[in-house]
Amino acid sequence: MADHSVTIDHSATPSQIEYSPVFNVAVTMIDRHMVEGRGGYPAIINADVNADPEEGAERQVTYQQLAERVNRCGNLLRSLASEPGGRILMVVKDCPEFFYIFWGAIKAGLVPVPLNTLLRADDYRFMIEDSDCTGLVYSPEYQSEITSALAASGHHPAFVLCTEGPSGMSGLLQDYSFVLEPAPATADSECFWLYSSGSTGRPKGAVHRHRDIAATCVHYAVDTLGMVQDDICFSAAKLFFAYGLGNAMTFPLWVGGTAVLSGLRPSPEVTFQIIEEHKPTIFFGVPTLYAAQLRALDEAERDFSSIRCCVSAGEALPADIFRRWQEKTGTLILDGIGSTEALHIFISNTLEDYRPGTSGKPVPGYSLKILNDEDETVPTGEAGRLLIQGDSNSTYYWNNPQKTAETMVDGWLNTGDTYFEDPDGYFVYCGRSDDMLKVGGIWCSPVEIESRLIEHPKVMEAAIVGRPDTDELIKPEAFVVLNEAKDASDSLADDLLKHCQDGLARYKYPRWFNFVDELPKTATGKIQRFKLRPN
Ligand code: 3UK
Repeated sequence: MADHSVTIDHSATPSQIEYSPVFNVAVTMIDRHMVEGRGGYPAIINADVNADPEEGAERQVTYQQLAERVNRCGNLLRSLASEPGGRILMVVKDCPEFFYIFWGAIKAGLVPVPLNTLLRADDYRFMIEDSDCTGLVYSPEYQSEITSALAASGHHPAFVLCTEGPSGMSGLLQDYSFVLEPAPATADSECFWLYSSGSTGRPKGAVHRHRDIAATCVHYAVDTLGMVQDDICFSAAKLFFAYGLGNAMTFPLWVGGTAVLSGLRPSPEVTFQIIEEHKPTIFFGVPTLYAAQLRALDEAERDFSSIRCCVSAGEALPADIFRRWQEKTGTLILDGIGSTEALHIFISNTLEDYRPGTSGKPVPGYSLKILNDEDETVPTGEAGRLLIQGDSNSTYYWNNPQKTAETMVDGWLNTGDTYFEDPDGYFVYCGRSDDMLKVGGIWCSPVEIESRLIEHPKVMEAAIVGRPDTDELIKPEAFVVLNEAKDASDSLADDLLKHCQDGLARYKYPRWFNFVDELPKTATGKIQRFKLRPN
């Protein structure tokens, strides 16, 4: 096998990373652990399997088993794919198979594209067509949305594979060799994509390179969180988010640690049980979940003794949640901002240096600038547009030169966020520069909810804005103009709520409805959502 190695100099700030001329990141993340004698060590714990398993149900996957299955899966995917370098869409829940597919594809020279499993058929149809994928792999839970998406799609992938069943992946793997020569990539080759949403227009495929994964592991997981082999990571954010992908897959694999996975919806009860049973050392959540967990902790005490730190991202963590959590659990929540385009967190608090209510300071390896409307750097304390530069940033969106040109300029990534730097160097989030909302840490486009509302026969127009709930976390609020004003009633509001829940991803429905006579608009007819926002 060619040398696929990476050398890191942690004595430099930021750490310096050097790649061998041939470099497939799957070798570093998977095969390296055999060479380093970690074959019998647990890589994955599947929390959805009972302690007393039925026959076949497997709770723990060692590094040796992982390496063999990644190879088998890579061989399987390579035999099914019609083209080298083709995209493999993944609609897969958090489970060990996610690892086999993702790393098997990368090692075989294919490009995995994990998709949000909470989406609907029409979103999947778009991604199947946009990515021009060679294959699609899905968990049985998502079969009906996938079947509808494929039926409506103008592009027909060379193969569609369920993760389970005799003719699915689990049945086929044993027919394929557990040996696989890594595809000869370089650190700069295309490795995987993640779709990112915008307020208007369809999602954009952010293309990531092999090196991007290593950069987030070195700069954030090791140099910021201090992760080591003993760490056991549990992420409430699923693997298909860039956040979860790092937290529960690339970070533990980088340090030879352990990931605890669950495909269940991360309710407070589910997360508490997993923490008590599997004793993770690091817990990764989002602010909405921390708020819900705090409410549940009023009812009963839970055991957090295994946890050395908690992490929050996806949306800003209110200082009040930080304080209440510290009081209740004795652990710190380190807030950090990341993005799909940057792959992971680029401004963060640390155990040694944190300030509640801020995103913290730049992660080593990332440069930041805050610009005003004239593209000049603002003085400290003044808010402006945040741009970042770093080793892990995506350099282009697939098939979308216009969005690429708007977002990625001269090696700088425009985050779309407004920030200021306080006098002590902590960065404070002030909101988005577009109308996009983060609900429970997940993107929510006002335009998409508005379009759904307008499909209702009684609705003429609608506008969606973000409104803070009692935990200071943003949720969608609807302003609706009806065809007939007299129809306004609580039961119509219930009807509209159901209409949204049926047609949109689960988290995207309005939590409040207001019936109004008209919406504020510009002279050109564009809805002025900012005029509807509270305060
Ligand atoms: C917002 C935050 C304030 C912000 C992500 C960690 O969220 C992630 O990626 P997305 O592409 O969204 C990016 C946008 O979300 N945001 C994220 N974290 C914070 N705002 N405080 C925060 N702590 O608008 C940003 O531009 O879904 C988070 C790691 C990887 C990620 N992809």
